[in-house]
Amino acid sequence: MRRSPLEPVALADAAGPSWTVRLLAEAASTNVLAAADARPGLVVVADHQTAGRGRLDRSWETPAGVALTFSAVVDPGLPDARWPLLPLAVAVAVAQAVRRSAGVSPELKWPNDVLVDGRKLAGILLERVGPPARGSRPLAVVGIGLNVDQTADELPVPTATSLRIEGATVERTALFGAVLAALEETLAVLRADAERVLASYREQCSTLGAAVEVQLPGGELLSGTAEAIDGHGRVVVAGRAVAAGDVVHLRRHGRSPGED
Ligand code: BT5
Repeated sequence: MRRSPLEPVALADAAGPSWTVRLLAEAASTNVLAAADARPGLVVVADHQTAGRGRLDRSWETPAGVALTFSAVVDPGLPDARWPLLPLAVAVAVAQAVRRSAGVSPELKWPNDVLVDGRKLAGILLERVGPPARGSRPLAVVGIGLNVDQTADELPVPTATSLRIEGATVERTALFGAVLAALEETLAVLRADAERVLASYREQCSTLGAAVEVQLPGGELLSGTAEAIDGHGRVVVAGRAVAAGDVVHLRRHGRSPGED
């Protein structure tokens, strides 16, 4: 596949009128840049992200020109109690875009990893900013890293995969547009009928029913079957509901320690 750099006009066209796209050939972390200038509709894209952030102090590594790494600022328009559903909704949106554009059907690992056959295709990092001014609402920075055209030796860990490795040839620009469209669509559904997004999430969630081990802050380990994803977006393991923010790692039993 041709490896051409992202191009600003094409990206803006693919994104459509609801988004203001800022493309950088190279940036440390698009989440940091988007949070620093947070306004609804801004999308910061890096063709080469050099210090991508994961959850906690983990990192997200992608070579130049082969992945999608971007951060979209959205006003979720949700009451605080529904904010924990946002990461799940973003995962549903990314999976939908991947299905539509690449014909690949991912599975979702709670809370918001997008996997193919157990290997990670995309990571999502959500951050809350603001409210920027008195009386205004808090905004969400939705950071998405999606492995598109990497070969096996361009992936940072053996638990990763890319669309190319999964046999799909996809233009990054078209995929970018599809992710933003799916994001808008899923957020609209979340506002109107959160239960529908949860139902779609549960259908695709490979964590449900699996034997898992959850590492909580402070080192406590919780083992058992992931019995449910509850109405607050928490995973229920051995009768205990755990929120995404309280989990250091969730692993399937028997998986390698490298898997987050
Ligand atoms: C995540 O963290 O999965 C969230 C990643 C979010 C990245 C996007 S890119 C655009 C935006 N700007 C940023 O700075 N970040 C966001 P976490 O669940 O903590 O997973 C991180 C772990 O995934 C690492 O410790 C590695 O094991 C693995 N990993 C790193 N790079 C990867 C890649 N390209 N593909 C698959 N796995 C990767």
